[in-house]
Amino acid sequence: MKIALITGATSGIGAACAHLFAAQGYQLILVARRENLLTTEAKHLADKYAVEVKTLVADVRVQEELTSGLEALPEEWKSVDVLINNAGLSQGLDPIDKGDTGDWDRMIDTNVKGLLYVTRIVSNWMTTHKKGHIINIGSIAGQEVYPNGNVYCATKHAVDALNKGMRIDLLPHGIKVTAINPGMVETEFSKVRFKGDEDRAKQVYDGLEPLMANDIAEAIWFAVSRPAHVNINDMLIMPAAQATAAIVKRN
Ligand code: NDP
Ligand code: 8X3
Repeated sequence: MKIALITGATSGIGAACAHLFAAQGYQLILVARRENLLTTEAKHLADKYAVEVKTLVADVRVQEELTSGLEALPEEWKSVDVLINNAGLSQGLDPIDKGDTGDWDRMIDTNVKGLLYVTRIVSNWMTTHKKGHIINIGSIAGQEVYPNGNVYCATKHAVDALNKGMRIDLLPHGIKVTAINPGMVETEFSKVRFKGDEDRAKQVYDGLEPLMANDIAEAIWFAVSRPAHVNINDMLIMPAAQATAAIVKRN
């Protein structure tokens, strides 16, 4: 039985991955902050797919909480085959001279430092077991910079660099590392970016067909299910209606 650890599993891409990996028979370790959602989802997946699911209610920004929660897992659960570093968010869309420094902290602490804290522990388990595949969820924002995207784009450029660095450092241990870089995906992402402003969030997808979370989960599964000698270094996946981060075709 294989094990996948997915961060940010209560919504969007992470939740879609949890379903897809459970459907493929993986045991799951699901990490997120919203306990009710996490518990309900874990029970649903365990019942539907007859797989074991562990949950860890943790904020990836809080290193002590995260570390103690992961280290408390039973030893056999530390033999993780796939880590999906997915937990992440955008906060605000403001020019650099008007940005909220609290927003900047939340993005940097979650998208960069949180990803690192999880990777520090799980990559160490992987090197011990001499197997594993790390999937880092980057973004088109890690390949391009768009107006007012400044700090969010910086965090995703950092994920791109870390993805490359992980691949180099973990190569001697036979661990695969893949970046999945989506364009617009309709999830809770825009609602979180605009702090609950549903109207503003909806405008992001007005008049175009965005990607859905499952489109990204399927791309991740493609990367994970390649033969042992093949690694997908990175994948940039866009809606057909989006040419670049800032250029979209609306009806
Ligand atoms: P969602 O907002 O739908 O999901 C984000 C998930 O991350 C939630 O499960 C949330 O759970 C979790 N999360 C956020 N902060 C923390 C934290 N501090 N600790 C633990 N879990 C956390 O967004 P998406 O599914 O769209 O986003 C997933 C990833 O995809 C992110 O890294 C995002 O940057 C990236 N991405 C998204 C795109 C899009 O257009 N949607 C495009 C490109 C990349 P909870 O609140 O319960 O903790
Ligand atoms: C999310 C996509 O274009 O809003 O990473 O940055 S975008």
